[in-house]
Amino acid sequence: MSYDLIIKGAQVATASDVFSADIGVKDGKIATLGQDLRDAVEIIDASGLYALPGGIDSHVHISQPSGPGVVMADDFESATLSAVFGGNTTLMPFCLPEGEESLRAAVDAYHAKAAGNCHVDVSFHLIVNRTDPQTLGQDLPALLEAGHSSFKVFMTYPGMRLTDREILEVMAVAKRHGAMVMAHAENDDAIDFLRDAAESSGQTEPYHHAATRPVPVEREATHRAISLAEIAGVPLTIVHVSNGEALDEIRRARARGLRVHAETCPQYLTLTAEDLLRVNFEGAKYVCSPPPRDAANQEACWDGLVRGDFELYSSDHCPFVFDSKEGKQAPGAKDSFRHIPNGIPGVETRLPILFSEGVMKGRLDITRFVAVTATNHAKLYGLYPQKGVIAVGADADIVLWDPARKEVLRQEILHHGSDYTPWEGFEVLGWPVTTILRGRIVVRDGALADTGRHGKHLERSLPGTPF
Ligand code: DUC
Ligand code: ZN
Ligand code: ZN
Repeated sequence: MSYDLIIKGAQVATASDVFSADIGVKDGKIATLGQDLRDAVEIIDASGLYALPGGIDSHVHISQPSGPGVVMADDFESATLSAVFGGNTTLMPFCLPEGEESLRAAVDAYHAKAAGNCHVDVSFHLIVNRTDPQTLGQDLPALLEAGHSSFKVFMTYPGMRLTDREILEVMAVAKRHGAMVMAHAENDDAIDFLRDAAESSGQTEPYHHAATRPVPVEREATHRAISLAEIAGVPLTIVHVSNGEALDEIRRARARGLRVHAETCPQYLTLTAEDLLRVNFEGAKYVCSPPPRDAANQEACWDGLVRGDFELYSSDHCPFVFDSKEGKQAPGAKDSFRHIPNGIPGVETRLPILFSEGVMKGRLDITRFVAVTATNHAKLYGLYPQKGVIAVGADADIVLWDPARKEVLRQEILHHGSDYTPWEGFEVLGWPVTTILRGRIVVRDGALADTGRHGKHLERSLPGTPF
């Protein structure tokens, strides 16, 4: 057989095995895994490198409306460029309806924003922020059937938050269609109460964003989201879990036999609330929700990853420019943390951080790295086995990692639209040097090799289970 591309001599890792093999690629798919493959248009010598499935980041925000005058730092071009340099080949951004816009119109608008602008494949989750008859009776069912098979509900934020009753109504639609519900679990009333109290005593600096969203705010809402899913009889994914107490709620639910999945993010493994204390308003660079916690909760999140309680490790990339009135310095932000746009950039740094801190430091087996960064995302959200695995017949989404390459994370080497990285100066060992999307070499040896925007939208089947 003659191939379009052969990758020779890499250590190939999947979510279950590590083995030496040549990878033969034909027509964008993995055609052969074998020894001594020859005869290809192009042959890459990958000796000394790992070949891993392209990263799937199933939690990113791109071009999402973020409040009056506030603009997200990435559009689809810059976010997907940043993603591909960070070793990713699929992103799953959210579609948020703006104002009175219908859910269906919002999805159409996101498709229009993404079309022709993506360096990696994308597939949209929905955000359900209201429960009128058109949304629950028409738009949501039609979109779920059309392959947008997962959606997020918020338990906090005015204009986004659903009541418990509304969440149950939305979950009933998910049950009828076999969709996956994702929950942002924070108790809105508790935050509101604590925030008013902080402001009235003059505690308005960025740090108080974290102080007014303490662990019980998230633990309680996690417990409630699980209970609502149990009542509705649906599986549930708790996104961006930041601490051990919320994770314990998830473990208890599973011990009762419930199907609850969980995601954590780099910020909960490597940052703390102390970062929000940085001077000259730089604490605002770390404002995200849930907030980073403390060293003990970092350890709890590591423990959850190592034991397999977290199936998903995502970035929650939600980028704003620091030095801008459209970003972290929005009107009022310096008067109160309440007005600081919520979110941090991280799509390009997600994988190097875990590869270095997890795999290279011996905390995480490389097969688990593959599971939590790619395979489980594909399985849980209905993209497997097209995505998330190096196997014959899968899309040839392959990243070559150099485990010997040292790098220092810093703004000047990144490709996102934000003007900072929360990980400035963070040293990593191991780097994604070459990224291949459906057989096309998009990044080669750390440089953009294909300026074409070949990413496409992926329709998904119903959620599977990672185990
Ligand atoms: N939730 C997210 O998932 N991302 C950014 C902000 C938020 O509240
Ligand atoms: Zn959220
Ligand atoms: Zn998010």
